[in-house]
Amino acid sequence: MFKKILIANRGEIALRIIRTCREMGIKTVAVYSTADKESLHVRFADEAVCIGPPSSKQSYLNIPSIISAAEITNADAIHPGYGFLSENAEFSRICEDYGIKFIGASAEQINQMGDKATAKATMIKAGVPVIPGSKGLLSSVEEGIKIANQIGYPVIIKATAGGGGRGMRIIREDAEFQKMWDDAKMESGAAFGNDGLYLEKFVEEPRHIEIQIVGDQFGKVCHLSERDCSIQRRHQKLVEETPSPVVSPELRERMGQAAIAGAAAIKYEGAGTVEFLVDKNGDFYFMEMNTRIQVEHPITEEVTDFDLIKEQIKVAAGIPISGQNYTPKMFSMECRINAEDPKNGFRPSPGTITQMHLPGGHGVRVDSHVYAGYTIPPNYDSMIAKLIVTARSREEVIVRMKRALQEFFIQGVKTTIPFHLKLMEDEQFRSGKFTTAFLDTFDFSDL
Ligand code: MV4
Repeated sequence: MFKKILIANRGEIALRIIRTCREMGIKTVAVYSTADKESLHVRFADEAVCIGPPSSKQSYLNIPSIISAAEITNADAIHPGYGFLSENAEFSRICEDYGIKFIGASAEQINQMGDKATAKATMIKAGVPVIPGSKGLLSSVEEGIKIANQIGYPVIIKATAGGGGRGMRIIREDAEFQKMWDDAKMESGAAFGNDGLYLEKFVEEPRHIEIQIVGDQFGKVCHLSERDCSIQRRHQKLVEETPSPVVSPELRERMGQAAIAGAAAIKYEGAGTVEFLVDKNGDFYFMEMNTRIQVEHPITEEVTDFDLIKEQIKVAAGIPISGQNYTPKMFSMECRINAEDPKNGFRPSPGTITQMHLPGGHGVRVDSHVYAGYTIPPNYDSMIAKLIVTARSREEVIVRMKRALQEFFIQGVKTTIPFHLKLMEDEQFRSGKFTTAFLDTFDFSDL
């Protein structure tokens, strides 16, 4: 087992990883930018190394600084958390070259799933259902129009280097194609340095459902059921829940087996997530695979009683998984508490938290790095806490979530708490019958 893990991240996830390391008897090294000097991850780790100025590029994305920090502290592994370097193939490779275990996917696996057109081809080979569309990248507008007419409009063109919504365009007729093509190429070239595009049938008003998987170094992959991430605004998830109100035991088994087949096809090692769209007929299609721990992993932990960070560390150390798939018995939901003003387009609201009270009680978990007196820097994402609630039914979860939100006080900055309170009262949300388009028509003005 590792003796010392360096955490190449900040905020709640850095703290989350430190907690598990402490329980496992593993020493921890925090790295921090000058903006995070007063952060809890710095105080709770056994050692801390400053790696640069506030900008992410010069600190949490600064590979030479982070490798140096690992070398001088004698860390034998690096946990990248989510975001930052967690899906950076070059970083995974460099860690390997330096003899430091990267707790995550190999460079090859990151590359295989990071290029979305390649990932789709891999999934087709593994027998996983994918959305009908182009075979690989589009070579011209003419080819795109031809395929669009074969499968029928609407279609969507996506950046092969993208994910999470950037570089995508929906096209509803031939006449729009050229302009959408030009826009998507421009946007993806600028954002990713790769302007390759592929095309799919556009699935109208789907649900976004993802399967949590864990693979070990011996080729074994198991699934820990799904998370429903349909409550999103502009590709930012706000609420996630498990199990999904639209996933039957039979559908769970089929999606679980598809996710396992896809991951096993690349001998996937570690914790990963296979994302699917589920359409109105209940048919599911592979969308992308994330080769990292995700923000919303705690809801899966709550219902399965697995510590997913511990599982990541164990498989990275070469310990085999037990290999049991999971059948849900409990219900869990996460509300993302962001320092944003939901009344004003979710505009970031950095600043100092003057007063704060965290909720607690039965079935309530808060993953957060903030405290009264903490100043939220403007340099990073605005998520300041995850409120995770677990109970025996979806109805009980919603009642408990509302109670916990009512106990949650944060003064000094605007937060998404008023939005979540309103959502918990919303009839359509409570019914479980909604799609990824739900928040497009939500009234945020009266929060
Ligand atoms: C789609 C789609 C409909 N049809 N692909 C959004 C993020 C990126 N991962 C892919 N996305 C979508 N891809 C096809 N063929 C609809 C979306 C989409 C979406 C997906 C999941 C959750 C929220 C969404 C909001 C808008 C669009």
